[in-house]
Amino acid sequence: MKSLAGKRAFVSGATSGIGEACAHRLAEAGADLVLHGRDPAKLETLKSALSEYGVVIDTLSFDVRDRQAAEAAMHALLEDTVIDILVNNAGLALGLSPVDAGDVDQWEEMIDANIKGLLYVSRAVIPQMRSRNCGHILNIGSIAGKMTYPGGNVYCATKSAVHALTEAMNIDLAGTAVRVGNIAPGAVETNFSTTRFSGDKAQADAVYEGYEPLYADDIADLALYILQAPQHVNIQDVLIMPTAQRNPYVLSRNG
Ligand code: 8X3
Repeated sequence: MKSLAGKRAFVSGATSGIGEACAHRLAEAGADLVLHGRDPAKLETLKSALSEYGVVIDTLSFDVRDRQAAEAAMHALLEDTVIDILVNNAGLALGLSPVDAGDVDQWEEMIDANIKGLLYVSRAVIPQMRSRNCGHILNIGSIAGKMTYPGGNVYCATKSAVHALTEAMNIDLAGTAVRVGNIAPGAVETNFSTTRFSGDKAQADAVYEGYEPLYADDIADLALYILQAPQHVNIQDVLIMPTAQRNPYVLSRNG
């Protein structure tokens, strides 16, 4: 029997990168899925791609930054759907300017998606997990939440918040069977940098040049390891870096 058969996982930001890789690994492990994203067409494409696994797949399209939309969609979903696993993956980085030259619109977008969006979705799901005394939440943090690097300012702050919220959820759910984990990756080659540099592919590609970064599948493999751990094991925080990158400042290119 597949290890996550009979479980249902909600993956936010499932249409690309780490979210998409997690969706594949979860389906492969037998979990039914609720795939979240902003773009209904991309969600349908992903749903079709996952059909080979034979699991039940629902899609839910809303912008996590939109509180009303998030609350309405999650409320409707949870009326007749049980969520066993929540992967809080939706989020983004925008810009790399010093704080005195930062773009306030970009700050708001990151804060709204990375912190507030995660909270809106979690606020909806956690009461059901608590009342069933069952559930596993995985928050996708970042090395940026552990070490602040030049130009990272607001993005780093949002990922620090994800780490703090992971600790807070664990504390607040003490005494229940609900587990909460944080995965903090270093450089992962996805559309992350293309988004950060507003579509500038050359600038994005340069981030991953001269060394082997992590891939989205590496993070999904770790996510599955955490989610498949026995019930008495709560893996609360994992830093995962490319071998070539020991921290944001120590990166060995061409070596
Ligand atoms: C992704 C890692 O170092 O680009 O969050 O911020 S980093």
